[in-house]
Amino acid sequence: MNLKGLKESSKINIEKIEEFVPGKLYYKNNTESTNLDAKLTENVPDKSVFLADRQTKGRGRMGREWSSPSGVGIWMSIYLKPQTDMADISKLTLIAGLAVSRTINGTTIKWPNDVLMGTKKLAGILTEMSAESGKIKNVVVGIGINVNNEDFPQELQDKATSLLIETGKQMEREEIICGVINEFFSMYDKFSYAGFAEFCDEYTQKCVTLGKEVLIIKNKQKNVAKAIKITSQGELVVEINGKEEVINSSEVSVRGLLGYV
Ligand code: BTX
Repeated sequence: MNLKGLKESSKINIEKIEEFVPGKLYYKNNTESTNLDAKLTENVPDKSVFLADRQTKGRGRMGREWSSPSGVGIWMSIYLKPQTDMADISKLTLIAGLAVSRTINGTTIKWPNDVLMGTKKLAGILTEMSAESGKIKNVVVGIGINVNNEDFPQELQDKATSLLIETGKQMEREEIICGVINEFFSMYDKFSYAGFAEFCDEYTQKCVTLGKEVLIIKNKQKNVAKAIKITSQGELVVEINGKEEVINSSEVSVRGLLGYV
């Protein structure tokens, strides 16, 4: 993609951001989904970033939608060619959440992929992996952050928030993008040789899920449990009927947060 022709019309100052991207920066004013762009583009260098001002089909987990209007948010995807095991890939979601939380003061994390301010969702992470013959081809870590949104569609009003709503201040998206990219890549390098254990204490401190009553939804089955701790592998340990269980990926709602009452 030729960045030159795009700079004139871009609404985000991409020159500033390019310096922080080890691979290549791909920018579009409008796109369906930056995760989709990252997956469909050929010959992408490792550690590249796909960024858009607006997404028309922003995606959440399990086919859900991610509201991504123009001019107000950060919709970006980090493209990686990791040398790690497939089992490690889900931990990149936790690393990305931590990178966002390190960059934006006053945020907490709801395991595994939501960054909150107060009781509402400020940012979400969607990690997708492509593999062939049991080998990882690439991993795309999609990050959506609500920055200068003044409001949200009716159905999101009790769950979603933005930095503007929380602080009353407009923020420069570029500054946050550079911060998140910088934190993510420095953590990613460490993660590649030291694993998630390196970040477990920090994640635990930021994780609002712990100590709370949670609703685990797995294979359409619902169980109320108590969240106990995060393991060095990034899993959530919960107590169900007096027995500890390790959860690595499923829907976990936290009572009192994002609509679980
Ligand atoms: P998730 O499945 O955890 O959350 C999706 C849910 O969050 C939706 O069903 C809705 O209730 C709520 N929601 C939708 N839009 C927003 C919003 N803007 N702010 C807060 N809550 C919202 C979270 O999935 C993963 C989101 C990743 C988004 C990035 S953006 C760049 C990249 N490209 C792409 O298509 N997705 C990722």
